[in-house]
Amino acid sequence: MQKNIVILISGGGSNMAAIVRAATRGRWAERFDARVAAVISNKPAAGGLQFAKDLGVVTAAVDHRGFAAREDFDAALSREIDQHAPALVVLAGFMRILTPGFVNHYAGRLINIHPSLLPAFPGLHTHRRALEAGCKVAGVTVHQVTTELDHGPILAQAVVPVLPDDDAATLAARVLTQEHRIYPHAIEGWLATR
Ligand code: NHR
Ligand code: GAR
Repeated sequence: MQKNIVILISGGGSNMAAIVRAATRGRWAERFDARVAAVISNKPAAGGLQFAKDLGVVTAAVDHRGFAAREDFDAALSREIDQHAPALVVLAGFMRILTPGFVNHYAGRLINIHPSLLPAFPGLHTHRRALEAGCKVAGVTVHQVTTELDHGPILAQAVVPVLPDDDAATLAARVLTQEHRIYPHAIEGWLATR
């Protein structure tokens, strides 16, 4: 069975690009019959959309501002995603909390990358919070998405040191380099076992 991957973004799309490049370099089509079928953003102006087009990937935008209720946005987003019959839906810097109806529809095939060592610091502003807590290490977690925010089963983690002169931006950059390494690896592991 052809395994389509749909990637959801809100921003620059560097994790998306790391995944698309890994799919090509790692020959996911030949090895797993898998391909990145589409990149979808809730922000029409997201830089990652042009980045995806440049990489030759189909893109779409579903602007959350056009919907009165989260359920309505999620329904429209699902319709767009399901055109690609995805085996896996990948949140890569996607910044909208998803409703239980959406999460349950993709149960077992929805994963996220979160820039902290979960279960520490679920939610937003993870780097600032890690610095404020005096953490000596920080990192990133790839996890299955469940209805509880940033709490699903952990698929992969990577650790980085917190350095004495770090601010949120320098720490975020150090974590991001690890994100680009572990997200493709976690997806490859997921594909290899299905
Ligand atoms: N949805 C569910 N149900 N479960 C998760 O684990 C999810 C999720 C949706 C997104 C990514 C997550 C992260 O890795 C993610 C995990 C956005 C927010 C948030 O508060 C929190 C966590 C995550 C993503 N978003 C605001 C909201 O009102 C909007 C913030 C903004 O637009 O800048 O949706 O951190
Ligand atoms: C990444 O650091 C990702 O972990 C984080 O946003 C960045 C997106 O960068 N995700 C969240 O904070 C989710 N709330 P990218 O668009 O360049 O991949």
